[in-house]
Amino acid sequence: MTLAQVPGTHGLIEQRVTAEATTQNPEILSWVTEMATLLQPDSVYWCNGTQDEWNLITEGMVAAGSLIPLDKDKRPGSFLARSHPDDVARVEDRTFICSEKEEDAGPTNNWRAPAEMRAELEPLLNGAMRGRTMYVVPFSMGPVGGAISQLGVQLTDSPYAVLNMRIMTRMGQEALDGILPGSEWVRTVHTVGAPLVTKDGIQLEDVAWPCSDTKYITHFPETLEVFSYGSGYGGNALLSKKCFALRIASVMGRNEGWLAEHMLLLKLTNEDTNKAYHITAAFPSACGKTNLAMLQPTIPGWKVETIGDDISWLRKGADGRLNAINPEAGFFGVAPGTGETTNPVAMETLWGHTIFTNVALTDDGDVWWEGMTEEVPAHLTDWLGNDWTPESGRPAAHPNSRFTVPITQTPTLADDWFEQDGVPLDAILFGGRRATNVPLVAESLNWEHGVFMGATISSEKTAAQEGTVGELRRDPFAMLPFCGYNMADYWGHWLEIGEDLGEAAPHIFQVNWFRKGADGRFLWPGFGDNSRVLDWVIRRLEGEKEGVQTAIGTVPAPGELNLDGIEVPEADLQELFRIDADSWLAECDLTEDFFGQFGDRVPAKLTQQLADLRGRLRA
Ligand code: OXD
Ligand code: MN
Repeated sequence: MTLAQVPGTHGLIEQRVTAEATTQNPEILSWVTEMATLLQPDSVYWCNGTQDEWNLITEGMVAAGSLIPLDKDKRPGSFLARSHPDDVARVEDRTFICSEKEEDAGPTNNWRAPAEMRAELEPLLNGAMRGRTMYVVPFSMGPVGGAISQLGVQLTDSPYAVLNMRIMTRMGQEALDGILPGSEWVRTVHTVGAPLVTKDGIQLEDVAWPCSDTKYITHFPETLEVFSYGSGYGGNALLSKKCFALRIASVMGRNEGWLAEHMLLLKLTNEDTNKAYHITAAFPSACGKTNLAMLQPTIPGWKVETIGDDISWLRKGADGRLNAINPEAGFFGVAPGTGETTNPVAMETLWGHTIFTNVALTDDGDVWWEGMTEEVPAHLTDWLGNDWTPESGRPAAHPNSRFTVPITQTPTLADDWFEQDGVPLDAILFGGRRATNVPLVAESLNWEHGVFMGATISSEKTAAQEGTVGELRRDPFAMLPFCGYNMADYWGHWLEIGEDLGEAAPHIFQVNWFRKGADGRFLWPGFGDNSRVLDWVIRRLEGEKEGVQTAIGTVPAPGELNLDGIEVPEADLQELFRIDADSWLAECDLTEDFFGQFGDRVPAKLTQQLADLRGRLRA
């Protein structure tokens, strides 16, 4: 980025940055100096990740009215933040992939030429941090020094982002010390875009949640940089998450032979044999990834432990198997719908040391959201700070309200989360929210067919289309908003990874918890009962279940699915696994259209998979 330098200030800023710096790495020092010269913060603070630092920042934010401390007994060490009402979610239409060539971003991303985007951003970034502190936030994704881990630094003028980054990553001095001159690291810059001093030197009042109407979430995959402007919320501001760990990391993975995926990661132990298995699962946003990661089996003999709920990085290990880590250190989970009945493990995890954003406040200083308890409180302060009663006719918590909590508080956390080099993967699941067609579970016929399953993940668009093969919202590999390069090239990369792994590759399955009957009723109880599906998956891997091969994959043979203790009527079971050739053939036509938008970049092996599927359906 060319700097709009204020004459004479560069030397001063450089002196200040260097005097305070907690690293000698000249690459970091010159980048931080360059950015400070551009952004013009009042001061630069190098984060060390300590508890003292956390205390200092939270005290400052409470005093400024940006954080509300929760009741010390009910929710120790926890805070509530309320965002600006217009800054409540990721902004996909303002998210850009700035690769040199447009075709490298592909038709599913917003593309802008890097030089063009830098020129567009420069006037916005110039002086954007005036009157604020610029925090230098070093972080590691995965254990520092691990075989699959990566390092990065986020510059931000949002203390809220700093606190969240401390929960979500291994943030602090160890990460900074891990960045050696000449090594690869990711540079991320975040500003809320609300300077406190105007260009003319006029001082402005701060607000509880500063942000800008103008927003840019921009990624430069060729230079491993992210610039985020104008939002303080979630994935727009915690740049380790979707920006680095998925969009930038997916490109790093393509270049270096590994995979960055929108997948939960869990450990499943057979308590009879004591053998442990590891499973990743990709589901589009809001399909219950956190619930599956914290599943409580309803059948005996299995222990489920949590490793990650959102992102997995996968890389071939020395033994030739595909190893996985959860690169994150916390959960940034959706609060509404998380409750004692749906996810008791999450509820226990949230006992304290949690930042809640945009949930409701109870009169006794605790938090509440829709679905947290069956009983609805008689009075609350809603996410906007207004009085609320059950008669108000509006949600008390914003539907995308969140909790940020350290993963180490999870009662079901697997020791494997701490594994330096990850854990070997046994199975990969792909799922969407399908009312029709897709059976409860089907194993792919081979890796290529599994990649085809991942590439065609979809959900029905509206309830109106349930019961028919309606318009499908495709979310390949659940990566639609998160793949940092051409989606078709990404499928090709997956095919190459499978070729390289050969026999050691994990098996790929498709699952669907959401199939409905003609009467609109869910056919499968879901939640803890999904352990019955995991049981079949593992027993398939062990060769204990034969399955039945169908046109779309191998499904459980009659009687193979463990249904002990639940009543699933025979007709529902039939419907859960019914494969209607005509509907599937109609869906194949939609898949052909979907592939069509990627032109000749679609790998020939996937076009062949589509042809093979049609052939099997017609047979
Ligand atoms: C998330 C998402 O917040 O996928 O994890 O949108
Ligand atoms: Mn996600």
